[in-house]
Amino acid sequence: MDTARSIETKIDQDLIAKANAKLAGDLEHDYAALGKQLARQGIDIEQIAEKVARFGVAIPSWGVGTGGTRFGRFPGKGEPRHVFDKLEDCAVIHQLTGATPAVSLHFPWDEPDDAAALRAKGEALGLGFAAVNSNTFQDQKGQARSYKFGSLTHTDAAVREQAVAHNLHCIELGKKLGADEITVWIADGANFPGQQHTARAFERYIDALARIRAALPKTWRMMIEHKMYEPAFYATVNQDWGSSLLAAQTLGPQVFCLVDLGHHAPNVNIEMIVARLIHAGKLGGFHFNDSRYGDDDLDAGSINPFRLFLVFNELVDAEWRKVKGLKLSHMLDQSHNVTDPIESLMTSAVELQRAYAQALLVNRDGLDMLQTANDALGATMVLKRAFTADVSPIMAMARSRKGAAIDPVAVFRASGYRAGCAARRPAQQSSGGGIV
Ligand code: LRH
Ligand code: MN
Repeated sequence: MDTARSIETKIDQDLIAKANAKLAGDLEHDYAALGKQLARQGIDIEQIAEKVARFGVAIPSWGVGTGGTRFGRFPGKGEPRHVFDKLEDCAVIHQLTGATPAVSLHFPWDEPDDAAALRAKGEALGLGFAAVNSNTFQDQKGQARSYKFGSLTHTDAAVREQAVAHNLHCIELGKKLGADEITVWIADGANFPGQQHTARAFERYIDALARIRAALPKTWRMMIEHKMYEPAFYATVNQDWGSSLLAAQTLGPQVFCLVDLGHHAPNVNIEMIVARLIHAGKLGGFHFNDSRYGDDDLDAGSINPFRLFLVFNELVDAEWRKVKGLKLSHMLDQSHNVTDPIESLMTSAVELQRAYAQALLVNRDGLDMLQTANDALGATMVLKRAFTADVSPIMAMARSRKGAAIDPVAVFRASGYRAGCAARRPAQQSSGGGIV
């Protein structure tokens, strides 16, 4: 942990050190054993551990409060009441995993009265600010015009104007917080054939995004996020990667496609989409989560870890092919309805590290030869060998070396942080600050 500039820590660092001391011996043993096993494959475990240690994923501010569905929300104890509470919870996740150095805020859910104070709080906690997210999929109190029938693509220019202005406001806030990206997801679409002019709505989408892009500082990126359905149930304006890519290509070098894993039909080959967007030079980042049916926003790697591995396999393959200019913003985007959000976000960050570490184990030269020789089984077994390697000692060693917890969930539970929050944060209509 970067203790040079004393970081405000929420968990007693001694508690972490004591817990790690009990596990250190076993970890050393397991790490050494895995190191020998990998060395037999010509792999240097230290190289993998360094790369894993450098891997970071941003936490969604809206993920630290309990999520819900339209059927209900069952808040847990010590819910964050406002963005400052959320930052403290995010700091706990980073202190215990060492893998989540930044927070992705959502406006107006996290609208600060004083952006400078919020930035200072983030810095005091050792957290940066990742992509800011605009919200033109809900109507706010006192809002002049409704987004019921869309926002950036609404048929009424005044509504589009209002939505563009909100995005410009998010950019201004982001600049004050030291962020350099904005993610634009809109719910715009239709529930019935004929309700919306499919082509014109897409043209309005691109026109409005061009207005937002024009306001981007030179160093900023705008990420547009496609989604197959919900809340629109017949057509969504940016419905799939093809629509998103078309828009990003039309809008130029500062606009990229963000892939939210949950925004695809079941069984869609998402790793193929990732490869295509890399090919187009338009892959900007991810909202990681997992799902079985729709946009379930479940914990990353909890339902289909092999799919997550295959996504990271495409990212590591691009690195191996020395693809130029690939800069990826990794973020989680999950809804925690039945687990402690902090525990889910910690384990999800570790599951991303696991998929990355496994993808780093793939023998790419060997795979290349087997693919060239059309040895289908040989080739797929190369991937399966990497996926079935237990790389847990690598992630645990990376955490231990950073002063984070070898077992984050165990330390979190032993710390009594949640109970402390319950005492400090009287159960009230908490911000929740998320989707209900
Ligand atoms: C839409 C989405 C989008 C966010 C929202 C919280 O489903 O994935 O990224 O704005 O969730
Ligand atoms: Mn998302």
